[in-house]
Amino acid sequence: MRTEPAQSQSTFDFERYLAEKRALIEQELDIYLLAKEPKILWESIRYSVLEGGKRLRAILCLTTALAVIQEKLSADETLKAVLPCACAIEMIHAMSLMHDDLPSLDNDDLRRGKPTNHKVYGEAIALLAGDALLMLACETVLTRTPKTVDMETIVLVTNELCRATGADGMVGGRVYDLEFTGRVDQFRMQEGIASDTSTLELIHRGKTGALIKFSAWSGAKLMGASQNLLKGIDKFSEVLGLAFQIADDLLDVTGDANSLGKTPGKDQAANKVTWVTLFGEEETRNRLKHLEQEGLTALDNLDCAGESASALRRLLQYAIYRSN
Ligand code: GRG
Repeated sequence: MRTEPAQSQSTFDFERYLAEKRALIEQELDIYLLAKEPKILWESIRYSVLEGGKRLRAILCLTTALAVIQEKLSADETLKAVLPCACAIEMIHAMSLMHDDLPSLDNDDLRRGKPTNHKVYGEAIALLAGDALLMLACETVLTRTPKTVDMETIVLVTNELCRATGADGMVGGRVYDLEFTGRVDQFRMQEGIASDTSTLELIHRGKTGALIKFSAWSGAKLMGASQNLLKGIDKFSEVLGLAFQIADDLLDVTGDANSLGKTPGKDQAANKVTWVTLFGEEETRNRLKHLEQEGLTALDNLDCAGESASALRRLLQYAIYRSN
């Protein structure tokens, strides 16, 4: 049971909430990514991390931290305690986009409305800048998280960040994605809807869901959330992760390059296995509506504080109905 009711949608200014949290995250990233030598490496890193992006994962991390009801820390101290982790998540996310855009993977020219990293700095630097970000993310959680959080929790959170990013998470999911690319027809002919769904979920849970789930879990964990709250947050964020990727697949067919900031129509062209390529647009929208309800129900069962409950609701809907 919630101790305070979720703020009504009309009194909660979600746009302002997003803008404030984004500003906080970007200020902090700017400090962590202070340019050094070699110049080209840091230029490439700063180009991909600092310029653009919704910051949804980092905001999710801050929001679940604020959702933990505790007397020890103020809201400002809570944000300070989780900002390093939120920024580390953005570093991992940015590096995954940089690597995903490389010619050996998606071979994209456009990202966040600008030329992709390798188009500006070359493939070798884009690859190496991504590698550097991967390590910098771990270093950031380990060395920048303040002493208000105990070291055992910091190490546990760093370990989970590695798991969510690696073979059991994002990298593994991307490999499944590669393996099934080009097999849309084979799917339709050989397997029923249920098995298509489970394969899609395998891809989505790894490629996109693992980092989103980590984002929600880590904020609450760093703030000492109870096992019960963490379990509830996991349930919610699993739905959010799936919905986020399905919405992304839908935008690939309904969006345009201007609003998306990236090239649309790539999934169809590559014959990728997505909800849209397997089931069509209408069924995809139905699935998103169903996931929205599932996510909202998961939130109703969470024991969390006022504004954060409203923010989590709105983050779910934003992930589903966004235009980029
Ligand atoms: C992690 C070592 C390592 C390598 C990367 C390439 C790869 C392995 C994984 C691909 C992960 C990927 C690109 C998944 C798609 C996730 C997705 C829908 C990204 C778009 O996220 P948004 O919309 O982007 O949040 P913005 O630009 O708003 O930040």
